[in-house]
Amino acid sequence: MNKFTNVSDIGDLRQAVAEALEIKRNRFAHTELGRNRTLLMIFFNSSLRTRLSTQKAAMNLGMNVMVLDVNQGAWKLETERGVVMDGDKAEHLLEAIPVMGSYCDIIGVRSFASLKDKAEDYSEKVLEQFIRYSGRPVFSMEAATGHPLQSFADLITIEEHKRTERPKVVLTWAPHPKALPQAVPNSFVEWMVAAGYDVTVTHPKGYELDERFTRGAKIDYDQNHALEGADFVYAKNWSAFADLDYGRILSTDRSWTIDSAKMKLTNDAFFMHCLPVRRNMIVTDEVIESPSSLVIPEAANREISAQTVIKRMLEAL
Ligand code: AN0
Ligand code: CP
Repeated sequence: MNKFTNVSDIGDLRQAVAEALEIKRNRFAHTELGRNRTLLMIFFNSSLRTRLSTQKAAMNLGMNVMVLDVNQGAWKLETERGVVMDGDKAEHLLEAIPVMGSYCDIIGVRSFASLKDKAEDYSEKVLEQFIRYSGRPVFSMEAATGHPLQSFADLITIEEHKRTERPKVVLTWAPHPKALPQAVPNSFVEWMVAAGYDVTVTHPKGYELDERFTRGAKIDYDQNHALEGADFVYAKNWSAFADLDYGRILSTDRSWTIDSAKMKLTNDAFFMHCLPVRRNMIVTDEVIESPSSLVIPEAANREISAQTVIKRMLEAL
């Protein structure tokens, strides 16, 4: 594998999950594979889980790891070609990327959507430039439109906990005080549909996601109805995708917060969220602390999804 930005890059999902579970059983079985190999992780945005789990995954494979926080200590980077660089940006991405590539074997990139320019966000400009100019295999650590390492970890978690072959998985929008990207919900739906689950997306009107990601899922504007019979409830906030409202908050309706009454509508569902989560906005204390909450095992599986991806990239070097 020399690129990991969406579900199609991982190939057969059953095989990928089987490999991930094998890695989970013995995460130190391949400590020679990454010997004298270097992973460079580049963060344009904050992170707790991705930073730690991906670094741990690489260390499990015997790699050396370097982490660069672009906004803390690096030169401010220009991303637009043709700009007269007389402002505060000291370096262009077009030099920075090949330079960074020269110091490592594999690159992970975190670069969120700006939520200002939809066309630019959905062209995955920053990630694509890394793929094009670094000369290295590149994987997404959440880019503008997707978070595939998260969705892979979510898939592993569901496979570990499902009680029926084809569970009903419900992605529900929930309120949040800040505008958030569509990356996590986009990837989640894409992966869950690809896994062959019964997938429903529920959100207030106006929060429709890009159809390229939701094809194969049911859309239901009635949250209570959507939750009926759910085996897994995945809550997440996102901002509007529609052209005129792109990146905007259209609702802060707290009746969409996942609480115990809503969980009672389900088929004794598990609760999931990628974290970080705002309690009592997205989900009540009671639900996130309940035995049905999978948020911690889900985060723990980030180490496993990352290790599977990095292992495949090392094998292809
Ligand atoms: C980010 C998001 O919604 O994309 C990262 C989630 C993994 N969340 C926040 O910025 C709170
Ligand atoms: N879920 C996730 O990617 O968390 P971080 O933003 O903390 O990395």
